[in-house]
Amino acid sequence: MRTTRTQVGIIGAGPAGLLLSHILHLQGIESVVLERHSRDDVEAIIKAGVLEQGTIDLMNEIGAGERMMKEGFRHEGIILRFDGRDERIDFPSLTGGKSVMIYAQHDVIKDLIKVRLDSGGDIRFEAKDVSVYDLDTAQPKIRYRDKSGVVEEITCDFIAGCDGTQGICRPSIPAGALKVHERLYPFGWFGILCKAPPSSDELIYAMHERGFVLVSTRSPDIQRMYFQCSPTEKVENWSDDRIWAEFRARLATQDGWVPQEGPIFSKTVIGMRSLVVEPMRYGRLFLAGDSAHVVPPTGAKGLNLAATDAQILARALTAYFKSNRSDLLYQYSETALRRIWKATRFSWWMTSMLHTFPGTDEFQNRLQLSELNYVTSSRAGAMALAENYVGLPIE
Ligand code: FAS
Ligand code: PHB
Repeated sequence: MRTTRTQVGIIGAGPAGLLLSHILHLQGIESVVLERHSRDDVEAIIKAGVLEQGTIDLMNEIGAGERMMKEGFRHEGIILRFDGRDERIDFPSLTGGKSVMIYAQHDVIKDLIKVRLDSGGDIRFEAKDVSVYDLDTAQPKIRYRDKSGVVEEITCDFIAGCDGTQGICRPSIPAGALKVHERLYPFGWFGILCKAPPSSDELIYAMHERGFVLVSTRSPDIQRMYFQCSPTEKVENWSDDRIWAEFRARLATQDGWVPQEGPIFSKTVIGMRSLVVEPMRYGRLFLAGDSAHVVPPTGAKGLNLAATDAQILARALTAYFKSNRSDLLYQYSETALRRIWKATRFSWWMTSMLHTFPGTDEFQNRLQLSELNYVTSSRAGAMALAENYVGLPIE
């Protein structure tokens, strides 16, 4: 067995792990990133699409934002569609000039991997059988098998568990040490990618009695759209024609609006849940991103929360290595969780306002419509939605 050491061992080359590794590098702190998938696979997984103002600023600050600024689409508002009509939420006038960027997560990943490797970063793809131990000692360790089958052990000062919802870090923490808060939703999203021009200049979040729809985009000729479905829905039950008929039914407006249709080349069903794990630390293992929390994508928070966890953890680790301070490390979980719970509430609120709950009654439906009427007719209501959507400030 080969043995090496590093200051910070990072498990997972998603947004959390890659951002953490590069921010630490810029502070002169060494890390090793272990990723189970190949580089091609990691760069191909279709996930999120909306970057908050803070994530845009971070990508530019760390030198990874050039392509995003060229190819991303700045959006200054969203459309809420209900009762067959559109109401717009304007971001700059409600948030002191902030907006969001539509830029696919797999493009963020490509840009982060490139900037990391160009600066000599150590990312080990296709790392198998990753395990962590000695977490409650001063020398926590990672063990894994590299793609040629050689077993390696890395002794670290700290380990960052950035391995998402299916990772090994959170399960490596003794059960009694964590409290898990979870809420499952009685629906999922049926997501498509299609070859068509954009149906709208801005994202459309539509509430309809048949179920929620989100009209998003990826580029001038590739569109990303979702409709609410059963959490156990099967992709094979849905032909292109049936999908477009459903989108037309749920997106219908009084003025006869119809979506731009085209061949669908990707269909997936995404589950919906809220989950928060407390605390986000055990000994010298720190959790960041989806390994510690999951939000329904309605609020477009998942990727952005991973980015802010990485920033807060990098700040704490930098204080330890460069100023010999441990206070920010002790405060990491509490600091991150204050922001995570605000984003969890916002994602739950957007989901509850816009989706049709099975077995709901007319009273519930009228409550949701009144919520939509309130946020689109009151400046205070619209401001509350806008400031959460563009991203709350980091403490
Ligand atoms: P990630 O899951 O992105 O990354 C974790 C990494 O760790 C992965 O590369 C994984 O391969 C690796 N890993 C896991 N176990 C490992 C092991 N044992 N050894 C080594 N590596 C390991 N969010 C939104 O805001 N909007 C959306 O529309 C949206 N859509 C989504 C669709 C899907 C299908 C999924 C799964 C998620 C979606 N999300 C969305 C949420 C998503 O964007 C996450 O919030 C974001 O990827 C979180 O980033 P990370 O915490 O880095 O975790
Ligand atoms: C996306 O483009 O994938 C997207 C956009 C906004 C959301 C969720 C997903 O709230």
